Parts: sequence; structure tokens; C-alpha cells
Amino acid sequence: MQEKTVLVEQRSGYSVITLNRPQRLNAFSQTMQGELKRAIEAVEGDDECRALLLTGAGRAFCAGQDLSERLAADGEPMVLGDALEAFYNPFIRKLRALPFPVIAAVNGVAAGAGANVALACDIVIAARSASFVQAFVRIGLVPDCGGTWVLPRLIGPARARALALTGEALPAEKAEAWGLIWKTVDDDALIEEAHTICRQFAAAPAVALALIKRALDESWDNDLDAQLDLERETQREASLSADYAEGVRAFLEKRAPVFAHNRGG
Ligand code: T3D
Repeated sequence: MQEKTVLVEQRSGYSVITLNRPQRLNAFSQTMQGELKRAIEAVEGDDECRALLLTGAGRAFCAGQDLSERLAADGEPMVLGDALEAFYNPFIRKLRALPFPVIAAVNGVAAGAGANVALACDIVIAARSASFVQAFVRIGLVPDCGGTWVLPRLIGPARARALALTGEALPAEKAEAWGLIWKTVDDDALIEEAHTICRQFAAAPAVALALIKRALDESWDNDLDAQLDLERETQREASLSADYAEGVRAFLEKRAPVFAHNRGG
């Protein structure tokens, strides 16, 4: 039997998805795209899930689209566009819309769509040996999976342009220094660090986490006035949650809060 190209593991309060085609640097084959789509839908529908950890098996995080599936039988490249609508665009939208934090543990090279899937996550931590490569231009393509949106917002137009236009690899430590990712850790500490973050989110106030994500996401399109209105609404909603009452009580009683682990409030 063929090994699964995506491994899903349930931990207490969070899930782990591992891209699992190490011999192809976890490049996205069509089979893997199908398995990943089902995995993310399962995680989305799991009321007990309060964080998602995404990582890769072997020496790479992900090398992007499996290019061996991009030549038609006559040896000509496929026309793209529909391919983005079939998998990548809905996948990125779903990943961004999950109501809990998504942590990418980038264990090695993240190239092409692999880099931009990682950058679509809420928190990106990377092994010191990892790198981020906007490899698209090397094969005559344009960054996708939201790369042209997220790069200038995270690192500014000058750096975004140079990375996208040259396809140069960006080492993890430089990615951290530029503010592209949250942090770099020693290679052998990466997975434990990612699990620690997930455990922290599994015990955190779930309603607040979802609202924080929403407020930060919507801020990209808002002026200050609109954002202040949004903060009023998100704060109102957060204050209706049992977790807020518990948080205040715990503070006043000088004890650690015990949150309800309930996304419904
Ligand atoms: O098509 C659409 O739907 C549109 C969407 C496009 C999204 C995209 O992601 S386009 C960009 C696709 N990705 C790339 O162009 C990156 C290709 N890979 C590389 O440039 C290099 O492999 C890396 C820089 C990522 C790593 O280099 P290195 O030297 O560490 O490893 P390697 O020797 O190149 O790769 C190891 C094996 O993985 C090798 O196979 P082999 O020789 O051992 O049999 C290599 O062919 C294979 N591999 C790596 N990347 C891919 C791949 N096989 C298929 N597709 C890949 N993307």
C-alpha cells in the first residue's frame, strides 16, 4: 500500500499536519493536494481543535508544486490558472480563515508554493538551516499562494520585489531579521518548540484568539476609523465569552485562569 502523502495527528487540543513526500522534498502532487484538502477540512470541522501545526517530513518543508506533473503527455507545459482555482487558492483561503492559530514549523527549504503556504500561516518558526525561496521566476512563473500580497506587507516593497524578481534563497535567520517570520530556532529544537506553542494555544481563550486573527486580518483594508469600530465590536464579542469572565476572576484571585476550551464562547 502506498504511504499517505499527508499525515494527520491529533494531540490534546490541537492537530498536526505533516507533508509527507520527503523523497520529492514534499512537493505538492495531485494526490497530496487531495489529501491536504481533506485534512484541512477535517481540522476545520473539529470543534476540539484549537491550533494547527503544519510541518514537513525529511529535510525540506515543501518544494512547491510537483513539477513532474506539469508537462502534458505531448511534453508541453500545462496552461495554469485553473490549477490555482482547483487547489491553491481555496486552500490558502481556508488556511487563513481557520478560527484558531496555524503554526508553520519550517524544517528545511520552503520553495515556491511551499514558501507561500508557510507564510500564509499565523506564526512561522523555522529551523536555522531552513530557507525561503520565491522559486517561481526560476521557471518563468509568478509568485502565487498569496506571495505577492503577503511579501510587501511583511517585509516592504524593496525586499519583496528583489526576492520575487531574483528567486534568491532567503536564509531563515535573515527572514527573522526582516520580520518575515516569527523566529528561528536550532534545527533539533524546532518541533518541540512548535508543540510548545500549540499547547499554549490549546489552553488559551479560544474566542479571543479567533477575534484577534479577524481584527488583524481586516486591518489590512481598514483606515484607523474603521479599525476602531471593528475593535469595539470584537471587544464587545470577547467580553461576552465565559473566558473573559474567567480571565478577570483569575487575575483578581491571583491564580492561573482555566479557560473553557470552547470556540462558541
Ligand atoms: O502549477 C501550478 O499549479 C501553479 C502553481 C505553482 C506553484 C509553485 O510552487 S511553482 C514553483 C515550483 N517549485 C520550484 O520551482 C522549486 C523546485 N525545486 C528546487 O528549486 C530545489 O529542489 C530546491 C531549491 C527546493 C532544493 O534544492 P536541493 O538542491 O536541496 O534539492 P534537489 O536535489 O533539487 O531536490 C531533491 C529531489 O527533489 C530531486 O529529485 P532527485 O534528483 O533526487 O530524483 C528533485 O528533482 C526533487 N524536487 C525538488 N523540488 C521538486 C522536485 N520534484 C518535483 N517538483 C518539485 N517542485
